[in-house]
Amino acid sequence: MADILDNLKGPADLKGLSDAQLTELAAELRQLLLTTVARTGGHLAPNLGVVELTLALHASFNSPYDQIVWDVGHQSYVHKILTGRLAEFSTLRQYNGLSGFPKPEESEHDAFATGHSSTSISAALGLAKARDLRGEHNKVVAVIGDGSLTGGMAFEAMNHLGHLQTDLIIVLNDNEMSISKNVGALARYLTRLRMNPRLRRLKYDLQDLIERIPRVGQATIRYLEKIEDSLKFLVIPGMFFEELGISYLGPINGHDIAELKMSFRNACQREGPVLIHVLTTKGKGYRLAESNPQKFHGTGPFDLETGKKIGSSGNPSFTEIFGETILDLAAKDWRIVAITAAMTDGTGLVDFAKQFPDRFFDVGIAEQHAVTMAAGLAKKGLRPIVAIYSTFLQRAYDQIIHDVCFQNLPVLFMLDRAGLVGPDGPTHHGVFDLSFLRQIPNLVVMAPADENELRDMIYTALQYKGPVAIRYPKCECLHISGENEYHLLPIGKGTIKVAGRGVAIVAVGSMLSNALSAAIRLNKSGIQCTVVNACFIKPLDEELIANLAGQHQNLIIIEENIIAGGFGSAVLEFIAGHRIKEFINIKLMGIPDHFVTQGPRELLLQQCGLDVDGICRAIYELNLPTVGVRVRR
Ligand SMILES: Cc1ncc(C[n+]2csc(CCOP(=O)(O)OP(=O)(O)O)c2C)c(N)n1
Repeated sequence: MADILDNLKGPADLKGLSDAQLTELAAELRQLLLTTVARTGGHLAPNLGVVELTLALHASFNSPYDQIVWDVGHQSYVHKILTGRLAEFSTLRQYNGLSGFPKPEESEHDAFATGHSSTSISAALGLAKARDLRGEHNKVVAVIGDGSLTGGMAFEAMNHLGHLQTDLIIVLNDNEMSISKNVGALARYLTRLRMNPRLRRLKYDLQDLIERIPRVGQATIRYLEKIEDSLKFLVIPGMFFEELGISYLGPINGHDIAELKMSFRNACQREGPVLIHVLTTKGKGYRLAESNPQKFHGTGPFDLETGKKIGSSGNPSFTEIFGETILDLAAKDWRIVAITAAMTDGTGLVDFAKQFPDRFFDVGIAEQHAVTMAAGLAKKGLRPIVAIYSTFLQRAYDQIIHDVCFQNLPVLFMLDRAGLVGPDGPTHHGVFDLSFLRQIPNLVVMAPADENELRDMIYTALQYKGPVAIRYPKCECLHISGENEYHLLPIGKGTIKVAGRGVAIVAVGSMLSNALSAAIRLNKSGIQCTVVNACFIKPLDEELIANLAGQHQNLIIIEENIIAGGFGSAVLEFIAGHRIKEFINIKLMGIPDHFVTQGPRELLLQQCGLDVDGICRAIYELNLPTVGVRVRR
């Protein structure tokens, strides 16, 4: 029974509840989070940690008049429930359901769309500055985690905010965790603040002391101020923020609703920017998540009693194959080092980190720094591997061009989650990388279709004397054979998997297995297809395309990337540039020109016409003659 929750009409109702009732409501919310996320999957531990914080925010501010910007937004579930989305909460992250991230089309309470980290202070500053220019008076609050504070954008925003002195409240949700343990000097600094709440009193005692000295001369005041200046670096908590021009309040117990509300009242009375340092426990209230917040940061459906994942299959993922391969190759080559931007687990580097701690760098949520640091390592003869999700590599585009590719440095980019990622939805789909990478001189871009190919591509990339990107999807790996040998792949060469006539299907990486299945089905209905595994997006296998032109009048190109500027465009550029006239029909299949919604990956692929049915449909529409087919495997 969720007595209080069921009777809430909106966040304004929270103002009528006592702190004791809010605490009761917190328990109801935790129960709902647990039962829902165990079924839907999602970001459990971050949300369990911010239940009281979210209640106190909505009890203290007037959303949507006051605007709350959630950094990353993965911790906005309680906010969603409290702002009119209780009834739909069971549809979280499902197709046509509630998004797992703030989404302004869903509610006016979602002040800003998020999904990628460290944007909240910049966005909030924009909202606050616009408010001032419009002569309005609402409050703007940015809620940012200690992990997200490691991102460069957050620093850039604080630097500017301190300069502008705009009225803005930053709530720093410090749970000492990013996805895994938070890293960096700032994290160490926050820990010092955490450990020494007594320092807060010292600051006020010191100021009080100076103010209370009766009738001191100017020289004495200046002298005492100097002492204060030098002392405060040692003893005043939040000095880092204060020196940036941002008032520091805290640390505050993030599970004490009364204390939180008091600190929000206090912040509202101040002028200029204020940062409230709130201490929370990630996974609060669920024993298994409190003891292993990393596992429950983002989870698939799981059993509430045991915490065990439901429905995971036996086959290894591309991520796992990468993790194993890199461990093996690094044991034979001391120059191999690995870099992650706060995604050790997600990118498959946990074992590497354990086995080679000196050659492993978690740089925090700092993709730009990760790439340029890799360039530095490569310059000095090492073989850096930057393992990053496709969607987050977008952050580091200039660094890839300017710092890595311009100098032709041998950095290997491992782009996990390339393609449609499923329930995380549009902010997380990795569907742009082929377009934005294939345009960069010197960069080799590959996409494996199966386990063996991924291993061989990593091996080949590490022998290559220039930058390479390998992109692979969030799914199980097609297991071809148990071969252990690595093979050096010829750079820029695709392979013909099925030789037919009439229709040539050129598939990129994850799309190969659907293309092969489509060819088998089409063959049964008398349509011969050639199926090509593109392997390399760049350099393009021009010879292969030219040869296809000799024997096929129909060309279908399939990629799990936006059509605009992708692999298909590369082929078209070649065809146009070389005046190849044999193809009567050319069809580019890929992600259309819109942000694809959330839902199971297979369903989304189907909606984009990239499943077996979709490929067959596209080919049936060509009305082709029918003959036999020869399969070469
Ligand atoms: C640019 C970018 N890189 C990586 C991620 C993946 N990511 C999502 S949440 C998260 C950790 C955030 O930590 P923190 O801000 O402390 O929030 P917490 O989950 O601990 O509440 C990371 C690395 C992201 N969303 N955006």
